[in-house]
Amino acid sequence: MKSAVVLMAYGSPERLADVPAYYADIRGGRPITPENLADLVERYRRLGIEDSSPLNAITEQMRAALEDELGLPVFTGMKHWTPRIADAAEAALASGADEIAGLVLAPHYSALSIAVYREQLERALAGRAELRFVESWHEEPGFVELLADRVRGTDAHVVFTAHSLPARIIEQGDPYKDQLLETARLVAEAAGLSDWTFSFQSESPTGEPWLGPDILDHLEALRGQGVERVLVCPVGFVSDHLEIRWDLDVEAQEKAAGLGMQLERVEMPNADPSLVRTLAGIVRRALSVPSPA
Ligand code: FEC
Repeated sequence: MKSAVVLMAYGSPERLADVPAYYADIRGGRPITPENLADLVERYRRLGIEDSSPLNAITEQMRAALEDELGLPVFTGMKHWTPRIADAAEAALASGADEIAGLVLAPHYSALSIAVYREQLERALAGRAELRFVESWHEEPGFVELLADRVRGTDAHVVFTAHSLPARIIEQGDPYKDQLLETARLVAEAAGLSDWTFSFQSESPTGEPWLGPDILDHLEALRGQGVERVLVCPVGFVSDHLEIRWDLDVEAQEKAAGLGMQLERVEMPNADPSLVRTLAGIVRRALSVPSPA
């Protein structure tokens, strides 16, 4: 069989003028208030999106590194921007592949997250190749060890974080929250940490309850318990992007400063060679390709 990989990420606008279309894609036809759009444009403007778009650039670095490591063609597909997942699927088929590994640059499964990537890829392939889709990699030892290296030895209170989702997923039996807590537990165990908690971040104003506690409320609660120094370790994302650079580095940082707390954040894995090797191992297992000697 001839194999290829479709590497998927959330996608990010390349310039301010793209933000309305990008937001419309995320909303999937549901209404957008002018205030929410203006607020989003302002966040991207303050991040300097016109000069650089970190998520898209990091995803391309990871794509190229993974291709080198695997010796297989790897194509990038974005859930909410270009190149689309459907474009990546066509490119993979055009390379002659009849077996395609689908890997998302997000480790935890949810029906509201990874399942949507899968649907887009399945629809695009339309049965024209065997799909080996990776549903989650939240317990992958190489990933756990990479994060453990980032928090080991700290004497700050560690707060692990991930993107929140609407709370209704819990009644629907979604594994997202359990998988996140499991990653946090494994990282803490590997790093020998005892002083840690977990909180969500980046809730959207959609008018329904989202999973909590939100990091901003959580910082307040920690301060009330006497915590003065916090090290934030995102586990639900791997790259620098808006939710890191804005929600943590600006909003959470301002909140901590207002509470008289010191807040630091671990460096994101991005295209770190150890993450490249870990993801390559996951793809090889999905495709039953032997590991290099
Ligand atoms: O850097 C960038 O330009 C993109 C950063 C970005 C990442 C990301 C990851 C996740 N999201 C997840 C779920 C939701 C749900 C909604 C939602 C809305 C937004 C908006 C922006 C945005 N997300 Fe995102 N997300 C990123 C960016 N996300 C911008 C819209 C404005 C806002 O609310 O702030 C709500 C949709 C709705 O309105 O109904 C749900 C999840 C992840 C982590 C997994 C993954 O990466 O796929 C889950 C990165």
